[in-house]
Amino acid sequence: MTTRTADRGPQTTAHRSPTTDRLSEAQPLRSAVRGLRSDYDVESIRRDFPILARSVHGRKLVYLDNAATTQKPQAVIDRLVRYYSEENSNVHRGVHYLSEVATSEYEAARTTVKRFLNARDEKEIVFTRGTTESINLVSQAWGRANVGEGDEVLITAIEHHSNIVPWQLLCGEKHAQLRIAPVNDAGEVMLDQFANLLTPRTKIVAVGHASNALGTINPIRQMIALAHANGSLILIDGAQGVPHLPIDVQELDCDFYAFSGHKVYGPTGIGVLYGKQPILDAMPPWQGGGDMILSVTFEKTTYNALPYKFEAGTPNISGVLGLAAALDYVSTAGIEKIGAHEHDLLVYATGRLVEIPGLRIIGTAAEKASVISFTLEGVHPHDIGTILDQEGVAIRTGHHCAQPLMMRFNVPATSRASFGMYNTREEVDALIAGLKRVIEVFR
Ligand code: 7TS
Repeated sequence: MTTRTADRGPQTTAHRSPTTDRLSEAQPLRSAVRGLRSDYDVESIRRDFPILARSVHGRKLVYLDNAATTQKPQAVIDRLVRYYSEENSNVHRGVHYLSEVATSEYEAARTTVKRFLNARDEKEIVFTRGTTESINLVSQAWGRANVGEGDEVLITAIEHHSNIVPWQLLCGEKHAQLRIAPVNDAGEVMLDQFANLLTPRTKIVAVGHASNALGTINPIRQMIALAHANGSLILIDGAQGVPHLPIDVQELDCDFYAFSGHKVYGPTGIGVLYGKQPILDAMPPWQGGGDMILSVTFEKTTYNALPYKFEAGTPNISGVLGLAAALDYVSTAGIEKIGAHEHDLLVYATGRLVEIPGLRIIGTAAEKASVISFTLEGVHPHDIGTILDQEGVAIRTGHHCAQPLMMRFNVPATSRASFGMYNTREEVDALIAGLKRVIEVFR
């Protein structure tokens, strides 16, 4: 396996999904994965996450809801404590010592994010509340200025509501059209249909890097090339990409990339919008307030330079510092190694789940992140989640903020296990044992 597996097209074997009929094909990959995993010490990683030592309902916690949010390593917790105990001050405004410390740490964190994404410049890194806010920023600030009546916005059928509703709001306001690229029965976007939906009116394409509900990794490199060949901009919703895949925004050449800190072992309430500098420069501001201005009179306000133009008001300073600590933590462990470890869990869990009678995996794409959605014949997902919880196993059940996708697969809801850097095969075994218990109760 090479180090760049972010968005291989379906024609490659990297990150092959472990559907039963493909298990034999995946053999060479598994050897490669083993190579990457050989010095991945999951037990030592687990010790860095204090919450993993706790129990729930008298059982050892088995946390398999990482697509919703990840747990935090001690390094992130310590960073928040250090900020509030030693550095707390507002940024970009005081000349006093603490404000200078807070400002320089805040800006150093921006450099950490810049490096993590391999952006060209710190000006391209805007701190937001999370993926949702990043997408709303683009749909409103860029969208209002650039999308007009009769224009089109293209998304896919597997998007999270956060990458649907902001575009619906924009299209409603501008009398523009939202177009949807369909997925096949495996949950993969059909690239030919995606390409056919690109028209001269397509102003922007917005697609998820990986689906939170199915795990599908989209072929974003091809999608970016197709969008650009059509003269459209493209935003990548990286909420489920950043935790699992190496990201290089220069190599990808996407126009925008959004992600949330809390899904990559950082704090809640902090996220990032990466945007290419000329595009961000040309955009009007989104929110008005302190820090985003150069000068204000009642007649006219001039706006601050990038990225401050988009960071109105006192930012989530501790969140920014905690995010940088999380990205440092992930970089030290190695994102490729994390991805390989999670892929091993995906292969193992899929193999064990398909042995359970009446269990159907929803989402069998060739390229998958470590997310498995499933239904169990005759049992409501909510009941599965409740019984597993009694066993200490945390999964998510419901529509996963992807209701149109649930309709596409004709299910009201699914159960979803999603793996993170600290999960183990023993935890997969606990999930399987819990599901057997569910079957005992309900059948
Ligand atoms: N996009 C994707 C693909 C997501 O998975 C999520 C959150 C978001 C956007 C929104 O991120 P936020 O941090 O702004 O809320 N996904 C989930 C989930 O799967 N379960 O809970 C939240």
